[in-house]
Amino acid sequence: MKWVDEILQEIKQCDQIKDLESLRLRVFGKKGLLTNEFSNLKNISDGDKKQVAKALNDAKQSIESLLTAKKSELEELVLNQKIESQKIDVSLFNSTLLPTYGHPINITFDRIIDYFVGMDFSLKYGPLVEDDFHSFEALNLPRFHPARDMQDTFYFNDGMLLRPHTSPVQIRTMEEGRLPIRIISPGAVFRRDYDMTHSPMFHQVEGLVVDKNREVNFANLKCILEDFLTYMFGDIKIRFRSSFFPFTEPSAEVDISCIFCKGLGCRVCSNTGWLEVLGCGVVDDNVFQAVGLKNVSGYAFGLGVERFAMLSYGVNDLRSFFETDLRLLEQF
Ligand code: 2U9
Repeated sequence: MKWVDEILQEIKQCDQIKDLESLRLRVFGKKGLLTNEFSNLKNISDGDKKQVAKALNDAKQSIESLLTAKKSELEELVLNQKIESQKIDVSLFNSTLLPTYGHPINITFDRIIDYFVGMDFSLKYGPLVEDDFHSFEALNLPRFHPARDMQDTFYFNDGMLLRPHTSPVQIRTMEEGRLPIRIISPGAVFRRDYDMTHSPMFHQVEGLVVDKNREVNFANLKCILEDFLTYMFGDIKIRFRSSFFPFTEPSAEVDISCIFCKGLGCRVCSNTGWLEVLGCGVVDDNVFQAVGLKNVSGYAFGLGVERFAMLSYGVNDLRSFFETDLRLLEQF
């Protein structure tokens, strides 16, 4: 059978899996060469039949094993080509790469953190899932304070909660008992709120300074916050308005002259000429008592990073920071 050698030769030279399949069909298909030969056996005389059948079976075996070997050789080749084509050289410079953008919240975080690190504050981070003591009890927030309400705070079934401010970090730092404390705690916080100026997840930076002998006072606080706000917003007026927070006494809210209308009155500042930017105060003695610190004093402040970013970049809907829309992000 001359065709057997020809087919074996063709299989050996084959370099495509699909051509190999065509060859297989040419031999073993319904009207394939070998299929026909086997059908013809019935026309062969009894004397020759045994010998021809043996020759056909030998041909079948050698073609089949060559097909199997060739198939795995070609599959391996395809796989290696695929691996080779997907190799990435991370050291290659690609001038067509798109530029990357800083997220406005990260840029704002970085500016705030840079200032306080420059003023010798350390960074402190803590868990996002917190307990009642570190979130409320130790902060002098009474049991029936509205902030503890299910309407405002995200609770888990076991009484744990998503921290509504970064203050638990300061409580945990004070519990360590080492003085002086000079920290800021940046991070995500969670409240049940959703509108143009509130999101259920947002970011805060809170600061805490504590030292012995009642050496830390409101004047220190006022001095650093005035310097910080000038660094953030440039040439502005600053005012401290008396306020109330359960964890500080005395407390103040801090306003800057409106950066959009220079204090003349506009839509953003509701015609007051002022924008509220942070809260602060002298740490209440009940807070020190809760963490077992005696004969110390301290100041604390807190700010919302999204509010700072909105004012810095003139963004009027806080939710747009979290929409991952490239048209917004490209602008930073
Ligand atoms: C401890 C003691 C005192 C942190 C403070 C504020 C005032 C404040 C708001 C700003 C905008 C929260 O994101 S916001 O809504 N924060 O007004 N935060 S004093 O006082 C502390 C914190 C921890 C142990």
